[in-house]
Amino acid sequence: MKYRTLKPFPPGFLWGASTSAYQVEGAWNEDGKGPSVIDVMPSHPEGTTDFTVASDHYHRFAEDVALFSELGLTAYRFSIAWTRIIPDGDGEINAAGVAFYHRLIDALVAAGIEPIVTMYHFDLPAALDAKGGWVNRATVDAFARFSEVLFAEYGDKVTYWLTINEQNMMILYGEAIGTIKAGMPKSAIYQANHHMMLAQAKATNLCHDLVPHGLIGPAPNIALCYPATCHPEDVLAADDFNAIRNWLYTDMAVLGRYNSVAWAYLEELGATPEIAEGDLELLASARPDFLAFNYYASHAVARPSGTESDVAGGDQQIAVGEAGVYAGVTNEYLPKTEFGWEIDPVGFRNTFRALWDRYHLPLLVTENGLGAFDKLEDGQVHDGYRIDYLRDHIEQIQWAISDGVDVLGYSPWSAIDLVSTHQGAAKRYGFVYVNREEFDLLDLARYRKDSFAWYAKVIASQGADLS
Ligand code: BGP
Repeated sequence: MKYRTLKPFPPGFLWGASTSAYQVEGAWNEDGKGPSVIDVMPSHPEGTTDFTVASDHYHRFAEDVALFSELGLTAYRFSIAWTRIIPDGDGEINAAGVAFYHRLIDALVAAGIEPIVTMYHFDLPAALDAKGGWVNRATVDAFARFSEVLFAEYGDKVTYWLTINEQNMMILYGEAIGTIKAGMPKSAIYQANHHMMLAQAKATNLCHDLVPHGLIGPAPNIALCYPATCHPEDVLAADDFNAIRNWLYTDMAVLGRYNSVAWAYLEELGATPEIAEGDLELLASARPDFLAFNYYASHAVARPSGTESDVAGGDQQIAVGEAGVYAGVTNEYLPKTEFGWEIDPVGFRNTFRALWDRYHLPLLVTENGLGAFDKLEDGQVHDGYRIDYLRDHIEQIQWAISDGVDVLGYSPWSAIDLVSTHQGAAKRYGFVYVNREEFDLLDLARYRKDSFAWYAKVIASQGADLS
């Protein structure tokens, strides 16, 4: 439906940008930080760097916050590295790590930028991983304790909390992301999933108990799945994949129960988790204040052809297929990025509508953006392709608002260039260019891209000027 008059962005709309600790900070072993699973990853995809220096934000955060302030951000989403706060995950608290995030948060608040804190973004402490990671139920309590430390330290300065980033991607594409080891059985993976859901529920309840003004929600990657055709079995496959990829996570987080189609899928796999006494009550008791989500593109799937393997394959935005369940297909109506991810701004509006209809909770966009091989020439980066991507998506937020969806804010990926989850430093997303190459760190100097000036204008005009 096209409206003649689009509703404006509401007052107080959060104009943000996002990063995550391990992708931007560097300083992986400084000031008492313990190693995370990302730091001890045995190998990185060929031709890509590790995360040891990343964008050196740990040492340059003050300069970076000054740039965010110049950009006009009213919010900044970042994650706290569990291993800076509690180096082995469940032992001593590291005062130097705690102090770093105080400095960062204080700098943001002083600049009038609302901090949005992700408590856990892929970087599980390696010491917990050695004890079984999320498959080990003890990790639930370790996370709950970590969350209590965060609420006690930063609760008076931070209102917006995100529990777990892209739990669904860690479960479905954990091998591409580096959070799950090859060959791990599905039963163990979905036991880990159950434990993450318990951890999230505990943290949600603790936030409500300990941070009077705190607002907390999950941050899954939500991509609406379209049927490849109107063949009823394609529609069924899309419905199945929506349940397995999206609703399993959001139904649990928001409604406090397992999605029945996803549960049936787990039964079929022989991968239903062990549920201990009290688990279901805990899960039902935790209610988020908002639903955050990361959106890059929609998916399209067909009924399985019989040639799919029983491992999902692909990455966050490329669904390959799974035997007996669905076959990922290319959506012929959509262009692709240089990295093969489809571009579907209207799918953004479709996704807003689906989430709003299902839950009627305020929605916060915590990632959306375009990865590209940007080029620095004479101190400039002409990333008009990124401006086009962001403009087209921001327009669709306004359509969604006009549809009646309650949207709290937009925090695209990424505030500044950082190292991609699995495709190296040359895949860039930032408004600010970081002068390094894949392996050569150069001088790590910061340069404003064309998208920087454009987004500054969008924010200054409250989204009225997208030109
Ligand atoms: C999301 C992750 C981010 C970020 C982003 C872009 O899945 O939450 O950490 O990396 O995707 O993905 P990539 O880096 O693979 O291009």
